[in-house]
Amino acid sequence: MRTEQASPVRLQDYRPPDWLVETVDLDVSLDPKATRVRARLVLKPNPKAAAPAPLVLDGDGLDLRSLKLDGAVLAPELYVADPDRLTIAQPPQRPFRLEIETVLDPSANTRLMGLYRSGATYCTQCEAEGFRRITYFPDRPDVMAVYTTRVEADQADAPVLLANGNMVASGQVPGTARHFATWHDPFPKPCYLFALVGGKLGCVEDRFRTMSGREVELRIFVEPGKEDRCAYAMDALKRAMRWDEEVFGREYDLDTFMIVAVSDFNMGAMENKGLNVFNDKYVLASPATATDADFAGIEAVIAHEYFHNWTGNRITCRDWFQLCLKEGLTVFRDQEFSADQRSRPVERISDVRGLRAHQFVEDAGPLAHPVRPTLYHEINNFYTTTVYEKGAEVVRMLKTLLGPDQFRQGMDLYFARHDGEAATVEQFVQCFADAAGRSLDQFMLWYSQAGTPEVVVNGTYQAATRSYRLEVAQTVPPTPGQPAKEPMVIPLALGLVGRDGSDLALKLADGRRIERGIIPVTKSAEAFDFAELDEAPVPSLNRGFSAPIRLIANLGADDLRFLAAHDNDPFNRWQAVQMLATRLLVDNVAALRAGGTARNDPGFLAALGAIVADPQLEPAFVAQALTPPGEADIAREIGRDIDPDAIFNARSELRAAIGAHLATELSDRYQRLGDNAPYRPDAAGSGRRALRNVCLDLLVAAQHGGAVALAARQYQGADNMTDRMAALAILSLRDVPQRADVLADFYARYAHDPLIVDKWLALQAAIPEPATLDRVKALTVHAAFSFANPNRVRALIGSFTMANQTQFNRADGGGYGFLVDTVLALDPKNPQVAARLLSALKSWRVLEPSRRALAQAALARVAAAPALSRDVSDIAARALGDGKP
Ligand code: 0A1
Ligand code: ZN
Repeated sequence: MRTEQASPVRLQDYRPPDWLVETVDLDVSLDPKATRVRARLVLKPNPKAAAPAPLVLDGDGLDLRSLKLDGAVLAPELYVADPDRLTIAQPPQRPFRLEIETVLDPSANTRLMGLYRSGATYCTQCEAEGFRRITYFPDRPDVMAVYTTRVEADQADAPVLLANGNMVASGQVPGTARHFATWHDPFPKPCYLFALVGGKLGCVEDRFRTMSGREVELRIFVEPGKEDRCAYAMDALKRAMRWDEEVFGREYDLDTFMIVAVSDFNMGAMENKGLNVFNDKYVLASPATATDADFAGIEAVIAHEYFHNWTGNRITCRDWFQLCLKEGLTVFRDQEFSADQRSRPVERISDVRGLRAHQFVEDAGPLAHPVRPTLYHEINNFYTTTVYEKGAEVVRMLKTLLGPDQFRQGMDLYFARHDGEAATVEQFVQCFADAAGRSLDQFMLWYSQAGTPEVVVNGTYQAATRSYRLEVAQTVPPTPGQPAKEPMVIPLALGLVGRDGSDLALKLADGRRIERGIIPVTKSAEAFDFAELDEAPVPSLNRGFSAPIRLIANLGADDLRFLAAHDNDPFNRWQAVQMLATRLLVDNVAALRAGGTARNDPGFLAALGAIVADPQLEPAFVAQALTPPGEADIAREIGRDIDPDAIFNARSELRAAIGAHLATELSDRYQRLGDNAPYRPDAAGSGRRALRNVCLDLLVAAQHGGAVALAARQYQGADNMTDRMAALAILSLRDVPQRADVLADFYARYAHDPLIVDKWLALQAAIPEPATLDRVKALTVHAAFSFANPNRVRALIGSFTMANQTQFNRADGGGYGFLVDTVLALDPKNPQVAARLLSALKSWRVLEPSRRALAQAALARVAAAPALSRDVSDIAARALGDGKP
């Protein structure tokens, strides 16, 4: 229980801290059940504080053993200590030393926040508010201190002892079987970036020479025996370090950079200064154990955490409302990195697919919140796709509006002006306003207004005046706490495509210049008149997805087919195919629900056929074009009264129709893409495999003769996990005779490897058949499953609720009931993971009435349960909420 903060916490209540911490000296003596922590803090009154203040330190379940002030034991009447707070009512109003001794039980820490054990390894997780579970401290990011950490442990149990910074001393503890290591981090940091690790760990080492010629030691620590799965992570790290120097001018600052992979972790990874702690899923990979998607994920997360060293660590957040300041910016940076390492258009398509499938859904439901929220009950619930991915889109729009040069100047100014500080979103945006010499006041609405803007565009050509008028109207839908919205700045990247497929010159009739093909939309309704056009163009709008909006344009099927074939912007070529498919799917869902049959669209199939036949197009792009919009995309387009079965069926039928119509081309492509070259997880290789496996999937969807046998052969013969896994998915998500055998075979092959067993769990949970609920329930008691491990929980339960819409949304409510039982059972042990699972119910309001009632009742059952964590009760209350934040 954390009672130190009044809930909710509001941005408007921000006050600078009363007390600052200059230095923190920690002495942590590791023990499985009784770890002793001695913290020596040098505190001083904040000159910015209004008046002499008591000292109030945060705690969370702490057991205080002793307290000294300037070396003398503090008399009990001079302080109040409970597990969640330490108050000294009248501290000296000058710098002083506070020595705090606490004792912790890391083995009993099932929340995986603070100091805990992952297997036999000791590790910490302090973001957002975990440091207070280690010692009493002003646990807020604007209190930055210099840390020295001595870690001591039994030499045999924990031969490796790590903490932030550079190691300054190590040795034996005389007369004992224990040893110690002392680490010093010269860079002031907030306590959420503190980390220590102790355990028996294998290590892979490398070096990196920075742009100024300094040598940095790189070390990745993993469970002994897994060292041979670190090569890709190490390579990605070195590429990320070089890229940050080249693209942002940012150099690494310590002598060592360490990554530790642990198997029990609530999130993906954590950017602790100089000592990143990772979910091992984002470190360990070899061709035989990891898929192309796993490799890409590792590259992105390694880069993300590394990039935080500047965007997050050197410049941190003033308070947790500013979370997007580090997260949105760092996601933008990791997306740019991946785009430079791989195919830019394909990366953009896959990022936008993800944004629409998750962030647009969040933005349209009861958990919608601004990129920078103004109120929270539990900050753990704000590590959301809105803060991360929409936050990244907002930074991308800044770059689009300003252009690459001014954007880089703004970033340079941000680093120069705020290095070593805890900053705000306003300070960040001001750097760009100053660099560009323009106001970004209206742009700030992207941080404060929730909801996905809807932009309606109408284009009309007038031959007589050789002019083309584009009318643009925007609205932002109401979201919790925000009934009415102001118009936003929308950088709309635009091309006017001529009959021969080339872009026509963009000239505004009023003489305004259009820079880099971007029209800055700023009003709720406005028109742009383009002059000197000898033919009616087809508009290509929001190219590259220049703004995270829902675009509604008066484009006919002919226009879309034309863009699918000719648009110079690859993103919009893909988008045109998606729009054709979406229109068809929406019609077919309605038809199926009315008892009719799905229709075919020969024009759409012809457009796809042309893409498949085009040898110029990269395979990864073709694979994306052949993959129809997801169920979430179709549901969003329909908007209300959602029947997940009808959506699933319409989508399956469309895939069968594509497979049947293009069977010859797909078979041909499948055969020709099978090469004997050694596996490489790079963009070219993974693109070829992606297309080959999409071809196979569509052929099986169409029940093409021999396709199932082909998939079974691929499963058996694959020399890499990508191809084996793709075949396994094709065979097990359908009711084919081989299903039981391949699933059993897969488990037998990989039972010893938990990360691979996760794939097996996730696949079974995704089978779109009524028996799946019972299968998932049975798997919760399988030897390979554990509720204590977040990866297992996400693989099985998360896959069922997120990747299996028909079965999670079973008409009898069994899926919801199972989720609620699971959430309530997990909540006392790991509230963060429980709350995340529960958020799968966030779109309940758009369901058809009978499922809607069942989902609402399920949420109400959670809300009414006794002794809920703040994490779960916050999600339940907001999901059920009446429009309040
Ligand atoms: N800052 C990390 C995300 C993160 C947040 C909270 C955590 O607590 C369990 C862990 C990690 C990132 O953006 O990668
Ligand atoms: Zn991050």
